Amino acid sequence: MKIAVLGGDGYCGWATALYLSNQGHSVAIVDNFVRRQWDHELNAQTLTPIRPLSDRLRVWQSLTGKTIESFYGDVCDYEFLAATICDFEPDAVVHFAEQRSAPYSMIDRNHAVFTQVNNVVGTLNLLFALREHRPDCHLVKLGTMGEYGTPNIDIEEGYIAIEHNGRKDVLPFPKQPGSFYHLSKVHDSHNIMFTCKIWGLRATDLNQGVVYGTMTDETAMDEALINRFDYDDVFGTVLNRFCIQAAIGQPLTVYGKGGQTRGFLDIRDTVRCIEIACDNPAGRGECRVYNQFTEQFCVRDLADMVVAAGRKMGLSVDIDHLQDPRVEAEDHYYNAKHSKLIELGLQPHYLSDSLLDSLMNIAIKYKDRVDASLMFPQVNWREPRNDRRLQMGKTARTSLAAPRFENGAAESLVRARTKSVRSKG
Ligand code: NAD
Ligand code: USQ
Repeated sequence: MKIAVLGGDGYCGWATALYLSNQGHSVAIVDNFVRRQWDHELNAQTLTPIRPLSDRLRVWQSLTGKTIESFYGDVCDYEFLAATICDFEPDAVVHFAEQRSAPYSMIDRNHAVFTQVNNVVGTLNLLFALREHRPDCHLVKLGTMGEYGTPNIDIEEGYIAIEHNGRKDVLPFPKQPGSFYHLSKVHDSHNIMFTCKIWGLRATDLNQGVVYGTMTDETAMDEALINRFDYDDVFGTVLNRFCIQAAIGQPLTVYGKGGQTRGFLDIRDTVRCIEIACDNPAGRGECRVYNQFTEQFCVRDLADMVVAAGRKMGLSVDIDHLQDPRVEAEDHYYNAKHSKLIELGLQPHYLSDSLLDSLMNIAIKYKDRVDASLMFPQVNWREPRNDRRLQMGKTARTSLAAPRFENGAAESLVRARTKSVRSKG
């Protein structure tokens, strides 16, 4: 199958592109490297030293003999996106290419506007490009469990049967997103559902939970293929952050009471879920919704598990309860259905001590790259403007004025939001 992976230079996208290529699919990556630019903006870097995409693809080809094509450009640029779809002629498009951090979207007005324009316009462009040039192509879109919020009833997979005033219907499950980022995903979902109805597009909206881990069989083949591992307060997700905090001897940053419960999955399951969705396409006019996670945990329990795993490794790990910078329920009912991907063949990798060990060991290996000042949350949902630079130390401010570029990221910064370039990996 020919599969285009939009956002294929990012955390989920890179692991997915390699996995699909290894399974024998013909893969193309589409990306504008804006994620690498945000690292510079935030004065943060991934724990793991990631190589420029061209290097990654060259090494992949030399190790496996498989070629991944790459298209450099912005999905918000319709001409670029349409030309890419016409050129590559995908059977499936996997769409990861969005701004995915809730705290980033809550920094201030500019970041909220950027997030919603980037995400909603990019997805809308893709829907139009598919309608005009590839109407039979299957769209596999990454949504988020956070679209549903934390209702006091069970969460269904996309739709709920309702009886109201004696009449029945099956309707989209109510949405209660908790950030401007999560709101952008809700808007995407509506646009996707609408275009399946009016144009007969085929789509699978994958409401993914929080992803943890960094290694897949493919990214572990060579250091040059290593995946991102974000730990800063803006892009780092909770379990990845806790493992790094434990490894460097910092207390785990539990926000509020820690009763916040979310769905979680191993990145090895992310890549398999995408393959399952591609292998079982939605019908014409169908908009399917799958909840893509394997286990649910509350933040407090995750912290306890990391403390216990750290103790076995000889690490002494403390927990800090910080005031919650977000506006969210800190103790609540949560029961989200997630059986559809399992029914289609997903065999989950459940969270285990050995996985926590391996995450902490990766953190120990790269601990010289960790900037501990990035652990403290600096984006407060209650404030319309959060100036992270004012809250950072002097050193951080100096280096913001003169950003350090490495691994070709300067190149991508300069080229971001310019016209497209196509290359073979
Ligand atoms: P990421 O930021 O690591 O990767 C996103 C990639 O998309 C980056 O390489 C970025 O450069 C690219 N991109 C963004 N905007 C673009 C644009 N306008 N044009 C071209 N490329 C663009 O994010 P991720 O963690 O890999 O997440 C991927 C998707 O999965 C997102 O849609 C996110 O909402 C969803 N998701 C992620 C998680 C998680 O825990 N990481 C959980 C649930 C859902
Ligand atoms: N949290 C802490 N301490 C931390 C970091 C986070 O207690 O140091 C808490 C948060 O307050 C929140 C929970 O952990 O209650 C999850 O936060 P997170 O930063 O791990 O994840 P989130 O902001 O929800 O976003 C991530 C991805 C996003 C994806 C989402 C899936 O960045 O792209 O959409 O997970 S979900 O959570 O299901 O919406």
